[in-house]
Amino acid sequence: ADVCVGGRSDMSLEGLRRTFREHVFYTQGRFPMGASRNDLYMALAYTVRDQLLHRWIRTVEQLGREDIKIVSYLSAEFLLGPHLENNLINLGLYEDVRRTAEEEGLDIQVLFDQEEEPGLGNGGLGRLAACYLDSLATLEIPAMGYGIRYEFGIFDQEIRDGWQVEHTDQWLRLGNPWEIARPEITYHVNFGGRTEPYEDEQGRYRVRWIPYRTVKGVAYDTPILGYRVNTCNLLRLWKAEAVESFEFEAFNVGDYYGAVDQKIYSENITKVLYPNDEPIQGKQLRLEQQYFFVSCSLQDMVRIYKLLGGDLSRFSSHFAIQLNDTHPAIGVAELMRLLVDENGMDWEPAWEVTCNTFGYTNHTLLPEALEKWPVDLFAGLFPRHMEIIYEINRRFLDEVRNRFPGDEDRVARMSLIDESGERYVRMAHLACVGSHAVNGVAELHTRLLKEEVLRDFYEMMPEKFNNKTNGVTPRRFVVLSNPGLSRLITGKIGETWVSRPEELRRLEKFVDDPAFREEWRRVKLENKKNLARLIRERTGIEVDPSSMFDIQVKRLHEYKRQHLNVLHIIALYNRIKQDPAYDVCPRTFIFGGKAAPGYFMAKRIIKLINSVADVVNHDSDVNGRLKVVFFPDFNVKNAKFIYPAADLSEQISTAGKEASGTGNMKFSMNGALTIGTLDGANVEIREEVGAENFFLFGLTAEDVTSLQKNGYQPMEYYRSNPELQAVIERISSGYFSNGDQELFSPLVDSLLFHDTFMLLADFGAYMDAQRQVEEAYRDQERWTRMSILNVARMGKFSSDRAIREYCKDIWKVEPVPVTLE
Ligand code: 26W
Repeated sequence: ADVCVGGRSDMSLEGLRRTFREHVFYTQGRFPMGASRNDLYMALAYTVRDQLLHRWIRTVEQLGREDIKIVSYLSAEFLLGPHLENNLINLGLYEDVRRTAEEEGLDIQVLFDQEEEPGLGNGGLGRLAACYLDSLATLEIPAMGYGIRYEFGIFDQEIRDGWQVEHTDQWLRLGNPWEIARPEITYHVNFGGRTEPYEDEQGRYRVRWIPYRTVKGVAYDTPILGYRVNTCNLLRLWKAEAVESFEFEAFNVGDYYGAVDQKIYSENITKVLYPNDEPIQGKQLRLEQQYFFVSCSLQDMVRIYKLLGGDLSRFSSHFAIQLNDTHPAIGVAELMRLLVDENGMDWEPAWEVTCNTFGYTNHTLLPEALEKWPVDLFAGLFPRHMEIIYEINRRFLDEVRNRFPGDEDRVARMSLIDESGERYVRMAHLACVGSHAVNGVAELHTRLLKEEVLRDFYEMMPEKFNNKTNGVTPRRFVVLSNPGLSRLITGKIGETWVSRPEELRRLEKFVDDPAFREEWRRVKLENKKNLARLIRERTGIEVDPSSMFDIQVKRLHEYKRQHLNVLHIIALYNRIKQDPAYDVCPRTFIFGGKAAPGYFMAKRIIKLINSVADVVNHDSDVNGRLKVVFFPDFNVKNAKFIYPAADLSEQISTAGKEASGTGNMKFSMNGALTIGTLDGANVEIREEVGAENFFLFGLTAEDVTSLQKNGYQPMEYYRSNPELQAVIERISSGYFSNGDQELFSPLVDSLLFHDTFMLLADFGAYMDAQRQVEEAYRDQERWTRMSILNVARMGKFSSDRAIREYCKDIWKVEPVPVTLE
């Protein structure tokens, strides 16, 4: 290690400058004069990466210690966002590097802009995994993330004529300086074929799997540095390649094209992220992706463990594996296969190891979103895993019958196989049975899991169930995104809040300081100006930074009810049309988010938002008092400009549908007030910030259930609310669609005749709450107090707190500080 010091690990300004110049020349192959923007970005990224390597190697050495326990976070998605700025902050080099760049005549923002974000996730679940990696490293927990190196991440969204158009995300096009390929770390992953019983040397009955085809997984490693610590953990993503078989030519003489087909077919597995945020039923390639990365990861852990000379019966004292939703749940069967078939363990001890190793996090309450795979598809791809699952099921159902004699309905409900029609493997049941801990992601969500979705499992094994309310990293979502606010806070209470956000409470005593409130508003206004500039660049729309910025950014989904927000906008518009002198509080409504490419309604909602925007933004009666913006291509990179600029955060999902939400936390930590339902983590946010600092409205989860049970009639709400009628009439008349009455009829009909997510039932209460928002905003001193109190009381929602709870209650792991000498 010492050989590096004074070399590229030199952290002095002079050292950094020299390293940077070296990279321009020796890595990018340019003279400074001829370097492109991308060359300069790459050189800076490599300069920063050099700072990580020393810490990374030291950390990985710790991972190789026999006496420590490693967290292994298995996730099909990691929505990391750009690395450069984050790493600079965590290293404590941000200011030095910014100044040095400036001295070299470089605008560091321009270099930041150059970085393509690794968009290897859809939304909440993938971003949560990224926040958890940040916190694991910051808390000095030895940990690895395992996932898929998608060649194309989440699609780029363009808005054309008001509609979403998708473009492939070519994030690797200009190279990725943050990853290190490990071509020597590879595993074979098998698919298809059949199984065959045989007797081993000791005469024991065993099974071998004779696969139909084999794919190779290659490791790509990305360093994940903690905040102001030396711990630099490893994110290992797998790329699929064809196996280069030694005897290939001999067996396939003349079949060159067959070999090429095979190569292309193999590489397909990690080509593209499925852009749905609901399970994809029956897509073979998706199931292949899941098994591919899980098998590589488990083989990797077993290899590492054996290298240490570990005895596999103690595997669970060296690895705690967390399943991020059911996407990696096949790992339960795969670990059994590795232990029993490949390593000769008996079933019972192998099962004990497996259950002690895995934990399972559930992320959804929508029953239609629970992952299940047709038995034929599953057994065709994984004949051995199918047998193992049947055996797990046989033993498990015996236990169920023991505990609940004569209750065959319960047995059918709990079976790992759904046999009510076409037969399916139920992945959530597999995950529950094969894990020692099962958790939801917010108090309400966990309660509903216990009472509804996983009720039978809770009744049988209550000790497994626990709650782990989500959190987000204050490094990316406050320090990096909102430097103005961070400076203001640090000036008042010092900088320790970044790792201990409970300390933000000390801001409370400044709410009565008018000068502080003035500063607070100045920071917000600056952030709004920055967003206004970006909106002008990206959409051509001019917005007024002194208006209220009312923002809803998240994936488009009917349960998230972006269209309820639209109904409110149209109601205000109607009031103005009825009386142009109507005293409306000037507001800018900002939306952002991607729709799954096949989600018809979600795409129509985008079109509706843009159509309403076109009318409202250009109506002279409105006179600029209302503006509507759809910000295209919402992602981690531009989120940094959005959360800090919000006055009002829209968290308006139907109660009982949003497992947690994490955007709600990002807004509030940046001083936005929330208008929201009693759903997901909103409940806990309101508890923390105080009911008087939160705009609550709408049905409770219980109300929703009982309304549904008693036959919900959206028409009744429609008939009894004239303002609602007028709003719907505006849409269905074709007013926003150049007279076309068909364009939005699927939306309108769905609301009037089904309204699965109860917008009409909540409309009145939402309008009332929005009225209160307006009143509060008109009193800027009051609003500022509320905003300060939100930030001061959001400490609980740091992902550090969440990870501490996982470590203590589920993983049983302790920090292992890393030293550089
Ligand atoms: C492509 C398959 C697929 C299926 C489901 C991808 C992603 C999913 C997730 C279940 C969707 C998701 O992101 N869920 C969200 O998880 C967040 C983190 O816990 C929660 O805050 C959100 O409420 C939940 O919707």
